[in-house]
Amino acid sequence: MQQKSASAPSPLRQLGWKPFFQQQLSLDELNDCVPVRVMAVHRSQIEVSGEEGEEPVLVNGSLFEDAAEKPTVGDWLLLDRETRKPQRRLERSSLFRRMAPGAKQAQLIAANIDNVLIVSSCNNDFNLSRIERYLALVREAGCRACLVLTKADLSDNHEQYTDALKKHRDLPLILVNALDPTTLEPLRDYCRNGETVALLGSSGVGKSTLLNSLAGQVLAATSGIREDDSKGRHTTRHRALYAIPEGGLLLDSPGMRELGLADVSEGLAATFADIGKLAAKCRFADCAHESEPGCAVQAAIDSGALDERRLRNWQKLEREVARNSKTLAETRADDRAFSQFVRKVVQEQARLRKSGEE
Ligand SMILES: Nc1nc2c(ncn2[C@@H]2O[C@H](COP(=O)(O)OP(=O)(O)O)[C@@H](O)[C@H]2O)c(=O)[nH]1
Ligand SMILES: [Mg+2]
Ligand SMILES: [Zn+2]
Repeated sequence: MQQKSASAPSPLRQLGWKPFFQQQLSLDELNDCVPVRVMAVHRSQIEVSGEEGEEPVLVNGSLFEDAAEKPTVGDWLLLDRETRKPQRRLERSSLFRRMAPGAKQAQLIAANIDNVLIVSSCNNDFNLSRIERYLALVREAGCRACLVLTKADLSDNHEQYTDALKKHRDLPLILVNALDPTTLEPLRDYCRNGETVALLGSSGVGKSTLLNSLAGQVLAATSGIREDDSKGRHTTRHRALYAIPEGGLLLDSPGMRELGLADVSEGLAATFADIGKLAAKCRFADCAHESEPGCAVQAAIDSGALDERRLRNWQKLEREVARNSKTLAETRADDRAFSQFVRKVVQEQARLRKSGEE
């Protein structure tokens, strides 16, 4: 075995390897396996990166039959040192999932993310309710978040955006021109060596541009923008992690038209903690905050302390989370019932075989 000098930066550390993952390895696994990070996911193949560089890995085996077990971008897998076959996926430190419209199961977006840059631009794309939706996801995952407002160079009225965000004091705000790396220095703190950073935002806001400017090289394709509606075209086709020199790993993804929330009740409560506190002061415990007497939420709206929009968005997202969590619970129950049925059939066949042999 080759001895590595202590001063050389470990490729695994650069890829985000942390004690949390190291602790999960058994002695046998330490001997027989190598950890690799999932950098991109394709239909039946994934790209992984590890101590020995990048390699493709097939994921159509029985190990990943269960959709929920399929590796997603950012996952750590253990490969057999010799055969390079995946042995298992390591437990995740964080996970982002969404409900796609009409879906019965949550779709995995990324795993093991440390920081999230919520990206929006200083134009019609700017939407507080959407930012709150992203925040609920981020808070649920326990990631550090920062709001990046791009295209500051194209707008001369930044106050309308910064003022709107005053209520989110715990969300740092950075105004940038994604094409100008000198404006991106405040973002470096989120993209340190070994940190994994997800860029979340609509299509056309400048996520890929940010990635390229932070990396100092073109890693992802960017697109022009349709001036009429401030919406970008989809150029980023798949989700992938990119290593930036002297920095962390950045996750670029295509803009997701709908980021349905499921199983993020805690994240939602954290995002709307101010409304939660007010609601606790309402006269009735089951106050719907509409026209009940003694409603502290409505009183806050009347006094201007709370935006009606924020209340409506909270109620909308609460309903959405309840609906999607119910769908997920039903899907899980169906799956359980089906596997119990399969187990019964298999047992019955074994019993019949056995009685035939006797
Ligand atoms: N002027 C200016 N243009 C930007 C900025 N950020 C992105 N763009 C442009 O907006 C378009 C969409 O950017 P892109 O990175 O593809 O957006 P993505 O869909 O979020 O990845 C491209 O033409 C970029 O050059 C910015 O801060 N200032
Ligand atoms: Mg892009
Ligand atoms: Zn109330």
